[in-house]
Amino acid sequence: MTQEVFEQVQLTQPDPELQAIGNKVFRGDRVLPHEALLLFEKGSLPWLGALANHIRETKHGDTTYFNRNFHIEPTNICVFSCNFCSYSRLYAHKEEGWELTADQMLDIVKKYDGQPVTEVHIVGGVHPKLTLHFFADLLKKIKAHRPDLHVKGFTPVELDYMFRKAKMSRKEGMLFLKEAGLQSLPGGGAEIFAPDIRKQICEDKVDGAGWLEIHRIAHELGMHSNATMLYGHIEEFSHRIDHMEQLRQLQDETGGFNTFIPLKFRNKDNAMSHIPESTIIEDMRMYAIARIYMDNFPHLKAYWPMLGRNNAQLTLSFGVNDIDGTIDDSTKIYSMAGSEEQTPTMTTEELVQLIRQARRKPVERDTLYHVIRDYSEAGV
Ligand code: V47
Ligand code: SF4
Repeated sequence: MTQEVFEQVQLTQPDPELQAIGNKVFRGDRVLPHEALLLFEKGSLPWLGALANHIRETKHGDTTYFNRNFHIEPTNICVFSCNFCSYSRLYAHKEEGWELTADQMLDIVKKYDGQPVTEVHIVGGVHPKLTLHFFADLLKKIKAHRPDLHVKGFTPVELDYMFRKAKMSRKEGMLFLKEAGLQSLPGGGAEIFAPDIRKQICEDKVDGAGWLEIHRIAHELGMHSNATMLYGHIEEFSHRIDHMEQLRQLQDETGGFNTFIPLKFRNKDNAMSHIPESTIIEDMRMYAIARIYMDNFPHLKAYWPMLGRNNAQLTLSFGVNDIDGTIDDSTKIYSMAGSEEQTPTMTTEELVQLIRQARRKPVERDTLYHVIRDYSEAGV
């Protein structure tokens, strides 16, 4: 955005405090927590969108990334009972859930033999009988079968439980899994770090400090990771800001995060179903403020199986430069929570089309954002 266009944009937001924040963002200065609160409370959608889009285009131009990945969800049996979760079943009701053997999971990997997928994303419930050694063997089997497949797996919720059961420190456990073939951590399990909110929505799993520590250890071991935030339930704007601030501080120290992924709370069939879902306007404001606040995160991702493909397209005008890329139908965490996408499958052609329709440049990436193929040329 040129200075001239920026001045026009600023005229749409006459509040002097917001204008001052707009000036900072345009200069590339960092927005502080109390300023982020003003953005949430008073920033208009088009103004926030223009600022977020300016940052997005400064960092990435029109490039919009997607990747070819598939998911393995080893089990939905879980020792925890997060109130927002529509997907898990307690061990006592294990006949209602599923639990895959290592061979069944390897068969899922083999289904993609000869197909140009670059990543497998492994995440599931915290099963009391699936141990660190079980998952290390699984990783070894996957890497032995397909060494070029990048394994992104396990949230600190799963990891913390496995490490404690194996009586290993977090560092020993991470090193053990890394040596078995684990390459990156996905962003899940973060929810909202603030203890008073965490206590009400997911009391018994790893706390915010533990989540951050496990990612810090992964970064120190040279691994990269993502970070999520579950928003739009009982939290207040101040909790979202606190969450983003803690992530931004860790990123200042390690630089190990690739992507920030705001996750909209979906309310079907869970213990928080009485809470209304956020509106699309609120969602777009969330993405825009995330792009403005998380200045040291290279990428902002919208996870389309959760938002639905039309809304995901819209996020590309509010700071998002990555729309993930699940290509098969194995992701149940959102379809069970009421997402528009009951069978989240999109072919590469459909993903490319979706990005082009939003007048952006589709680029296939690998997990670490190396370009695999640029689809921006007409006819490609
Ligand atoms: O941590 C669970 C969320 C997360 C609901 O790193 C819900 O590339 C909304 O983290 N409404 C797991 N959200 C999924 C996740 C993820 C997804 C895609 C890509 C990546 C990545 C990570 O799903 C959980 C929780 O925050 N979740 N239930 C719900 N009812
Ligand atoms: Fe278990 Fe994860 Fe569901 Fe919580 S969100 S109950 S940890 S599967």
